[in-house]
This record gives sequence, C-alpha cells and structure tokens, in this order.
Amino acid sequence: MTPPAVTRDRLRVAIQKSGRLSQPARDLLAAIGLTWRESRDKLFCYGESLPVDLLLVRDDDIPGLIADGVCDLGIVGRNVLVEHGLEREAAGASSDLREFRELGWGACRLDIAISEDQEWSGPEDLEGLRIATSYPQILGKWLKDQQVKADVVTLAGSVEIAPRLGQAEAICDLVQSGGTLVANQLKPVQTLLHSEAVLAGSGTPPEGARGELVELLLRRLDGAMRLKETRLLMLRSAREQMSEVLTKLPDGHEPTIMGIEGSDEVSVQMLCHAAVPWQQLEELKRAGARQIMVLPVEGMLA
Ligand code: PRT
Ligand code: ZN
Repeated sequence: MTPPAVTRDRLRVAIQKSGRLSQPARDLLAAIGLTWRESRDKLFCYGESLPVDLLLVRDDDIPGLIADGVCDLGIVGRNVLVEHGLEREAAGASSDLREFRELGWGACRLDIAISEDQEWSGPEDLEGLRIATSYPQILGKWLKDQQVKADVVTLAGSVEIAPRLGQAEAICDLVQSGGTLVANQLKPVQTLLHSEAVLAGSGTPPEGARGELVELLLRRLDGAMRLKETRLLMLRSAREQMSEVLTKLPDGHEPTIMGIEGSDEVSVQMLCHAAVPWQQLEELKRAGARQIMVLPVEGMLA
C-alpha cells in the first residue's frame, strides 16, 4: 500500500512506550538535544527544542507506523523490523523500511533451542517437529531455506515454556544472557538472526523541512555515537622522557604538546577513539608520564 500523502511539517519518531528499549531510546534522543512535553495519556510527546514529536507505542507497531507514513522514524529491534518486512512480503505488499543506524544496545539473538538432553547434529533434526515462536516469518523463511519441514506454532509470549506444556518440541526465541533457556532446561542450537536496537525509517525519506530534520538527527546521532566512545587523555611528562611516552599513547587524534612555564615538563592532551585500558595507563606511567587523567567528552564540534 502506498503511504498517504502527508502534509505535516513536524517530524514524528516512534519509540517503545514501555519495555527494554523504552528508556535507552529516550536517553538517546535526549542526548542529541531533543526535549519534549508529555501528553496526559503519555502516548504523544510534543517536541520543544525541535519540531520532532515522539509517539509512544508497542514495539511491534513501530514498523507499520513508519510503513504507513504515520511516523518518519522509529527505534526498534532488528528482529521486529525483519519480521514485519517478511510479513508484508508474504501478504504481497512491498516493504520499503530501512535500518538507518545500528544503535549498539538492545543486543540479542533469535535462536532455535531444544531440550538440553536432546542431541543436535543440524537443522535436519527439526524435521517433523513443532517449533514455538513469536517470529513465524523469520522462522518459516529459515526452515524453507534449509528445506526442513516443521510445524511453526505461533505464540504471542511465554514461548520458553511451550515444550514443558506439550505445545512444541523446540522453540525459536530471543536470547540474551541465555538464563531463560537454562531455567527451562533448554539449550540454544542455531542462531537465525543477530539483533540490536536500530533507527529505522522509510527507504523514501520525507522531503522538505521534515527531510532536513531527518538529516539533522542523523548527523547529531553520528556525533553522539562517536562521542560516546571518545575520551580525553591528559598527562605530564619530563621533556627528556616525552618521546618514550609518545610511543605509548593509545589510538586517537594527533596529541597536543604544550610547554609549562617555569618547568622542564610538558603537558600532553589527546582525544582517544575508545576507553583507555588500565594496562595502557600503567605503560604510560612506566614510560615516565605522571598526572595521567582520562575524561569523558560531553560535546565536540570538529
Ligand atoms: O509491550 P511491547 O510489545 O512494546 O514490548 P515487548 O514485550 O514485545 O518487548 P520487550 O520490551 O521485551 O523487548 C523489546 C526488544 O528488546 C526486543 O524486540 C528485542 O529487540 C530486544 N531484546 C533484547 C530482548 C531481549 N534482549 C530479551 N532478552 N527482547 C526480549 N528478551 C526476552 C526473550 O524473549 C526471553 O524471554 O528475554 C528472555 C531471554 O533473556 P535471557 O537474558 O534470559 O537470555
Ligand atoms: Zn512487542
């Protein structure tokens, strides 16, 4: 279905109302400078710092809201996005949703798991079994690709107890620590998808003011993600030990070296691309550095 022509100027971003992705999504949007006012029903947040409003919904609704043009962007797990795309395809509708950015959190796997005392030699072991899942499309496609015939039992939740309830012999569910599987005497045997939270949007982004807002948010997001990893390293070193100290610096930007008036020491500052491990700090100290400090960076305009 073609999305309806949209005339609004304000951008709409869909995020999960409550659940695992809800708070990290809000934190991320706040970190890129968005502020908002919540409505009484807490389903809609009016953007104050930019004309960017938030829609708070169930995660499963996010891809559909983007596909139908109700929202421009959404923060959702890849698992939900891929399942939606396959569902649209199966219904004969095209799906034009894209992952604009991986967000680096909400990581999990969509795994097939079987009873821990069952043997596993490969996908063919699933032939003729019932597999419970909330991801029938992803599982169905994978089974088809493997040329394995199994019954897909679609459940909305509590998939992990299906084998104990006699509803299925195997499951296909999201796994993070693996604790839920262990607690249910199950073991993971096959990964179908590696997932994490992503920023999704339509493959045909909006034009005009809303298009510019999408670009602005993506630029800020890239900056924020880079910043999250960036650290400022500061230290002092005697001039004669400086060349040795410089060989021990971590990966990063070119260091700035400044003389200190009335002292035979220099001060070194550099932006590092990642957290600096203790071991590296100890090496710097052994090389002659002192007053070594590693600081987070709150803002940066190159
Ligand atoms: O109400 P709404 O529909 O919005 O929320 P929901 O209950 O469908 O989703 P929610 O909040 O549980 O998860 C949202 C998204 O978080 C998922 O779509 C994934 O992209 C991501 N995510 C990351 C996870 C997990 N990790 C996860 N561990 N989603 C679910 N789980 C569940 C899994 O289903 C299983 O029951 O946690 C259990 C396994 O965890 P471990 O740590 O025991 O392996
Ligand atoms: Zn959901």
